[in-house]
Amino acid sequence: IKHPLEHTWTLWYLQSDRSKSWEELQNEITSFDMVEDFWSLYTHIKPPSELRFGSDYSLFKKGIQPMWEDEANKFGGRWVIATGRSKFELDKLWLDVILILIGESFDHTEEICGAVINLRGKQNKISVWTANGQNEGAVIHIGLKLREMLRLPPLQMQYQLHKDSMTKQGSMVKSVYCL
Ligand code: M7G
Repeated sequence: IKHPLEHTWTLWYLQSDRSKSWEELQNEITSFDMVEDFWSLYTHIKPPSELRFGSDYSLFKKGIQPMWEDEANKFGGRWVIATGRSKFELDKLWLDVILILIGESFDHTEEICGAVINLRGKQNKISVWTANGQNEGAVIHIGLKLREMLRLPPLQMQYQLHKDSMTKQGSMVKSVYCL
């Protein structure tokens, strides 16, 4: 007997390629809705630390595209988690984030859309995307839960609105909360 998850989740992969537009680079890999199917997928794909520079993995609830423009994301934002330098730490943090998302064992998980890992050398980023950046109670609750469950020290997480990422000038996006 397999164990069902609360939601069906879809894994996406992006590999940078300057000849294509960003939207064209998003590849839907597969979806799963059982714990056992998640593990068989996880053991068959490369851990993030073995992906090439410029790649992303995204895990989103089925039906939500891993982009700002999706209906589910357009009023939302993301908790960006500062990641350590070691491969082990990076892979562990990504797995822990996935398990927290698919486990859905705390309040306000209905606000969670998905998570992204950007492999960018020294600037690797893991982020958790939520649906409504104005829902302060849910945003803060989710942030505190992530910090607690990932055992992060204070001030390693920043919440940014997608609308600010979309319109950013230069490389800095302002953050609205910091935990
Ligand atoms: P990134 O890959 O999120 O982070 O954004 P990085 O700056 O650390 O590499 C890089 C670029 O990809 C952005 O400036 C956009 O041109 C494009 N991009 C990223 N995201 C998440 C989106 C998105 O959701 N929609 C669109 N249209 N472009 C995006």
